[in-house]
Amino acid sequence: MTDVEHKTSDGTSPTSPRPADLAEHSRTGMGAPALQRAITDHLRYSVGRPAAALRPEHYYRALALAVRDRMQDRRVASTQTSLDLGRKVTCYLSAEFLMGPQLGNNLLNLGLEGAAKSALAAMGQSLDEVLACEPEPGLGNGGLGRLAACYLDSLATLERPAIGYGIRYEFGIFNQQIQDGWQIEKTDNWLVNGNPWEIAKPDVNYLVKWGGYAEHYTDETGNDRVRWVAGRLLKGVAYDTPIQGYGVNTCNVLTLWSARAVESFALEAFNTGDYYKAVEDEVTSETVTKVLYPNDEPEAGKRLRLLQQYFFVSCSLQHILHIMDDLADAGVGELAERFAVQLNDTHPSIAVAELMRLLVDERDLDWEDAWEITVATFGYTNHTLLPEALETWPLEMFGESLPRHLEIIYEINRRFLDEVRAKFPGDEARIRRMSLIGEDGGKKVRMAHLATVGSHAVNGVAALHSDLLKASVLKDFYEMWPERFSNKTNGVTPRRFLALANPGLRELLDRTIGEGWLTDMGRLRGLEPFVEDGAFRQQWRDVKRNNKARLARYIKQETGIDLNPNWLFDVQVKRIHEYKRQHLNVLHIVALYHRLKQNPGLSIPPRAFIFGGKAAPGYFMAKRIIKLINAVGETVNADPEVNKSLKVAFVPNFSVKNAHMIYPAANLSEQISTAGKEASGTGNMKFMINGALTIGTLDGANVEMREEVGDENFFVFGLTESEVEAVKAKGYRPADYIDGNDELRAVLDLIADGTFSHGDTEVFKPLVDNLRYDDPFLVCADYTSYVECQDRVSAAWLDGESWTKMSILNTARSGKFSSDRAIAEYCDDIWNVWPLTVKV
Ligand code: 26Q
Repeated sequence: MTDVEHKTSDGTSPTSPRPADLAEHSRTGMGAPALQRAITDHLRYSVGRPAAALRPEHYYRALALAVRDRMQDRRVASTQTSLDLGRKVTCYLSAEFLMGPQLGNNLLNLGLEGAAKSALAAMGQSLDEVLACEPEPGLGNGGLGRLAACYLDSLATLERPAIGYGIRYEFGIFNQQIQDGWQIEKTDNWLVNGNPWEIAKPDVNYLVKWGGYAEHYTDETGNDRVRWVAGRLLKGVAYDTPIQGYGVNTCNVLTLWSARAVESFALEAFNTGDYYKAVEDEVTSETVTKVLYPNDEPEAGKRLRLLQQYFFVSCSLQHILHIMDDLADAGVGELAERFAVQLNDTHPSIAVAELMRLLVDERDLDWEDAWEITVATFGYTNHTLLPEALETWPLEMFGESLPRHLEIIYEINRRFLDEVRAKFPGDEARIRRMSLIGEDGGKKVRMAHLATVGSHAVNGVAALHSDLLKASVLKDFYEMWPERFSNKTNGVTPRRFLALANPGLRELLDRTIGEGWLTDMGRLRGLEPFVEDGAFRQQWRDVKRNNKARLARYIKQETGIDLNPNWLFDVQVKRIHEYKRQHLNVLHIVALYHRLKQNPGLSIPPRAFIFGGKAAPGYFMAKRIIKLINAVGETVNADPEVNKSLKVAFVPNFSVKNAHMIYPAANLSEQISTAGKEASGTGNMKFMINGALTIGTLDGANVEMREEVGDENFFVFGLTESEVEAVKAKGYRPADYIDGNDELRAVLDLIADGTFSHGDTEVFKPLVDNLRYDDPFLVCADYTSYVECQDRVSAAWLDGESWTKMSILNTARSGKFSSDRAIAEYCDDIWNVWPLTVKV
């Protein structure tokens, strides 16, 4: 066909008159008929399978592409509107974005759920079955990555212009299988069947240098200049994923960078000479974005991890400066008026030195001007107080990899320490504590210090955490610049973690208080009067019962374990870590087992203990905790004296996808970290909004959840943060607690003597010995308080009506924990980014 008018798949041209049911264009129409035509088109032209060979995964791909088409105009208009109006944009820099499946979320946010259901039904397909086909991009470890994803959803929904910048890992977090009770890691090949959501932008690419040396020279005008002669060169290519807001036209973007080799002609142009060869064989270019690093890897200071961080930061900042260059009404001097750049933990904190390099070396700005712009541009969010989790890089390695950045960091440090001296004369101990270069145990670059010095705003992620930050790891910095510090308590998106995950509750809420809660979680307070309504309580219980039955079916299918949906579902899902104390939960289960074995007639309100979570592959203790959970489960589940009232299940491969089924099915949420260790937690909020009661320590955001819901609706136990410190200061000895509690001693003996390991006394010895002789996270100190609190939980469960009231109140009072509230605070207090209505 040449020179003929373009025809759409229905045989009409976009401009020709259409019959009523064909009124909508198949790329953009929001009705079911247009969507059905779009699916048919994509099956034929994009998926390219004969009609007889179509399976649900092909419908998934076709529907995903049709939905992506419907976001395109909104995507383009969103960027155009913010550029045209000169509005400030948030750039969220994060090494992780744990997005979860996209189709359901995009249908919800676009208002297309009904149309998709009808269109697929007309083609003999079920939407649920099609949704289940989507592989999940596991581009994050846990809370921090998922928080970044919730924040993108809220930014778009609040109509704030924003770009997420990160890494397009070819392999995300490993898939977890359980074999013989042990965790086995399998590579996550999430891209094998392609990714319909992303659009590759090969023309949006930047060169990234690495290694080599910094060359100092004098330019034509007699100024001292520095050029970085790289040892090797990489290219970063952008892949864009649309981020559609709920019920608005705003469609922001997540730009993920993928590493490529540089074509040889570009190399010549760069004149890298011999230095390229020197490191060439070490890693090939594509390796850089190959795989996500698990957290808690003992092998710290990995050079490739630093390269990943630098790579995505450099591409992102070059992209931002490129956008600035294209603005008619602003130059690079106005960077901080047009972009707010947030550092999600220290992982992207090399951005401080990189922006200085780009401004001073490549844009020829004065140091002072560049520094003012840099500090005004960046904000830094801290996510941990654990000293071992604070990022540092060995100086030597850092200098070999980023020689110019090391010089820049020295200069930042020199000027910064002069400021400290001026404010605190003669306090050399303070200078050593605050330096960007740590001296103990070999010289190190301290990334949290770099991020703090280079940002105008520093925040923690829950009230307690922000207070502890100011009192501990960043105390000296707080004394230097108190005005920089604030708290931004985390939040989670009600679109994914209530509407999508819990359709039954969504419907009940819509019927009871209207749909406003989806964008204003404060409206959930409207549920409070219904607490006294017996018929409403019955509906509430029915919803929970259905969710539990759905999870029980899934667990049966994945593990073979049968759970009774009438039992109390007691759930702990999160990364496996000693500070999160999954083993404390296990000690309680073993205590109940022990009581039942001692006294077979004992009546215990029946409970299903459900666990899920991944251990870092190199984390010895965490992997043994998984084995212990499964071993106790195997023994408990098989023992007729015990399994009448106790069951234990470990859900393999905890992910965003199965989280949708898990949170809504919980009656009790376990948030039992050692006080002072969990920065915030966000799983705790996901349980709360879905009506679970919490058993928890006064740690992270638990403190604020309890404040909101009232202490009569929250099971609190354990030492407070200051009590933990006091116990440690006195010299903590777990034996004091073990000797004082016969049940705890018996429980540890049962685990040690092989009761749960077919007589094997070796397998759990490291765990039990650690608790008996070291116990760094005070499991033994909190044991008695925890078990007593669990006994109160069991008593409370027996009164079903009262439990239901508490459950309703948990949802009703969870409004504070919406990511919309959190993002509004970031926008108002730190970013100065305002709503912008997009028209299409
Ligand atoms: C660092 C260096 C090398 C390799 C990996 C890492 C790495 C990667 C991911 C270190 C940490 C993480 C993730 C941390 C995380 O998820 N932190 C959690 O952040 C949540 C959101 O603020 C909080 O709610 C949790 O309390 C906090 O533990």
